[in-house]
Amino acid sequence: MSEQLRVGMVGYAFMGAAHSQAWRTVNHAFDLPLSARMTAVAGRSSGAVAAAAAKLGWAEHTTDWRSLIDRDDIDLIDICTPGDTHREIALAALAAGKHVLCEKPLANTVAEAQEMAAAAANARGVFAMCGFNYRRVPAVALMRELVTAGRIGKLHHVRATYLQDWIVDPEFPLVWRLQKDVAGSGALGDIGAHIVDLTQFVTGQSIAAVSALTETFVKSRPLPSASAGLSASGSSSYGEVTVDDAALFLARLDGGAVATYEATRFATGRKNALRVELNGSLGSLVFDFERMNELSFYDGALPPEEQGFSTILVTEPNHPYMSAWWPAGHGIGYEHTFTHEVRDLIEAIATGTQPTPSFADALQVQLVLDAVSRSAESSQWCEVKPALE
Ligand code: SOE
Repeated sequence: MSEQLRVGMVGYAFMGAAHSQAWRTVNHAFDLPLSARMTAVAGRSSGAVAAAAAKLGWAEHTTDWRSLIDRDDIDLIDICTPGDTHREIALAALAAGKHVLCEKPLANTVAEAQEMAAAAANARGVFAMCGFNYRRVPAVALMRELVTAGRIGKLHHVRATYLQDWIVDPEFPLVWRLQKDVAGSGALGDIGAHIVDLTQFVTGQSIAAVSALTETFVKSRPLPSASAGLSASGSSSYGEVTVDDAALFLARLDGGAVATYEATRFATGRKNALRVELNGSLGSLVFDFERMNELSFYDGALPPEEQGFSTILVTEPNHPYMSAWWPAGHGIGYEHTFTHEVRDLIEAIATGTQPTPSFADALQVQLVLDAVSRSAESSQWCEVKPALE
């Protein structure tokens, strides 16, 4: 039996369940130098955290997340809570000498993200990573490889959309994701952050300046009487929605490409439609999460009579991550992205290498979100501020 990586997780709802499935399966799928042990999970409600521990596979449970930090038999804290708690938990974990995996977006404000990135950079012997899971879709990893190999030439256009519809009903309750003091922002931080990270990851270029608008279509909603994941029931009292329902922006990338981004929870019929298209001087690439086992490639190097978009089925054993799974042609799903995430994290910890995206990388995404908010407020182009040294 290999040495263990003993994990304590905070939060157990949608992301907690996704991370739990990753910790549960990672050593069954991949040969790794460390074996993940699901030591304990923390959550606010004693009944619910006990039920979650039993269902998700955690050995112990507690209502006090600080007790996880105090334990000597926990090596890594996995933060799956809303954004308003990320900073406090991450700083406490790093100060106690624990590795940290933190859900995205890293924090609710640039100041918080800055503090977290500084703490991670100063931590000795432990690493911190932010959970932008879509980087770990094999087709996305392949997209990056093809861009890096120069297969689409000089990049001109990036076109990114992340569309959902789970709050289009005006009577859908005011869950935490619609409250600025808990979530930081709305569609912008929750799903816009994913396409910011993903496009910067695949292109190797950073967003330098943005021109944005945001909209809140439904300004008041029933207060929730109960909620779980993205489902909720409402009460008869109403409260103000304090975040954006949709965020759209133009961007200039530092390598010369131009880009458009759209993040919305009001795209009726679109459930989790993340799509990125890249157009370069020699070709184009398209990834669509609703067809996550495929990558569409227009290879301009082919003779004209053979040109056209072709579909690469990203299920070959030599595609990123795929040798761990099924024979060619047998696809994978959403949950595998989290398994790949913790696989890469375990590998990095075991080899003493900084895992990516680091907190510094996630701070840069936060700086982009901040520029989008400033631009939407001022109706001006805004530059992405540099991180403080
Ligand atoms: C809700 O919009 C959500 O669960 C996001 O928070 C996740 O990051 C995304 O993967 C799916 O949608």
